Amino acid sequence: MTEVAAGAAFRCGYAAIVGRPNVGKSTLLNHLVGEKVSITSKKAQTTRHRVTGILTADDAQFIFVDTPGFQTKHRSRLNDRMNRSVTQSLGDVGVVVVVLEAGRTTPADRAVIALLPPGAAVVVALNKIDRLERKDALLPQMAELAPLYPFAAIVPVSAEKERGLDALRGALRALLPETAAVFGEDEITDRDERFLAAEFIREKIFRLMGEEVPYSATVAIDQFVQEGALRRIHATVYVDRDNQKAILLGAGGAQMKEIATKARADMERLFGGPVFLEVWVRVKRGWADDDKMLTRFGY
Ligand SMILES: Nc1nc2c(ncn2[C@@H]2O[C@H](COP(=O)(O)OP(=O)(O)OP(=O)(O)O)[C@@H](O)[C@H]2O)c(=O)[nH]1
Ligand SMILES: [Mg+2]
Repeated sequence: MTEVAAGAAFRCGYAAIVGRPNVGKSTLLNHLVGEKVSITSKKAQTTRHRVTGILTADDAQFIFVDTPGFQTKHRSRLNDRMNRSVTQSLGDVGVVVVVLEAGRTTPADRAVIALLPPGAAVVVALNKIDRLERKDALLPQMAELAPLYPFAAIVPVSAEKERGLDALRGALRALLPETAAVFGEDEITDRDERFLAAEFIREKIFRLMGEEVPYSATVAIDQFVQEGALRRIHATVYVDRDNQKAILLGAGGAQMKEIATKARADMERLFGGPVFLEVWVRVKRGWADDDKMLTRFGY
């Protein structure tokens, strides 16, 4: 982080991270904060909730708000709630980071830019520059973006390779109001361990399973008790249909075992202590289109 000039005023505020699915919003949040608080995968629509990641520096506190990818496919009530959380986040905050893929601006990106409220302080992050074959593709993209909104800055970055992140933080800091920190120095998220435990399980399902099961699955934590240093966690994965339950369990439960083992490793790293994790799989037909169930599952 940059050296603080003596007497530089402390700044603090929220910055919502928005964009179409799969552009790297959650990866960006994690690398800005330096901890994995939001789950990521190669598949679109991995993030389903607003998740806050907090970075406290000497001269500023950034409260980043990760959001679901704004989308029009996979129509369901769950999708409606995901999109609503994006528009709500845009209404709530003064500073916005719009994430796009470097080298191409798609109609879905333009749909996100069209959601921006007038008068917001917006910075564009052109992500995945490590994948760009021709660096000169950035300039025409910047020229194409400039007339779409009065952006405060357009910053090329690679979230994964941590390139351009200081420049991005610098551009954002300038837009935050001068005010005291909202969160304590050690806080990295506003989400509790229960939520994070469920998300880590969901991430492994997104990463390890094919194209169907991840979109039909949700995770609930039935029990979360701390016994000394040990966290004892009972979780249930709900899927839409019987055949999905069979796929998720795998032969002799081997697939589910791999998911649970990998999720447990993430939990132990973030929570800093041993975890006992038991995961069950149950069928809850139509949960993604049932308002009562969606609310019960925390959407
Ligand atoms: N090469 C490269 N890949 C990246 C970079 N940032 C993210 N990715 C990859 O892009 C994919 C999507 O990343 P996510 O962070 O899950 O994307 P997202 O925008 O949060 O996606 P949704 O939550 O589904 O909207 C993952 O496979 C990431 O590893 C980057 O800077 N370079
Ligand atoms: Mg995400």
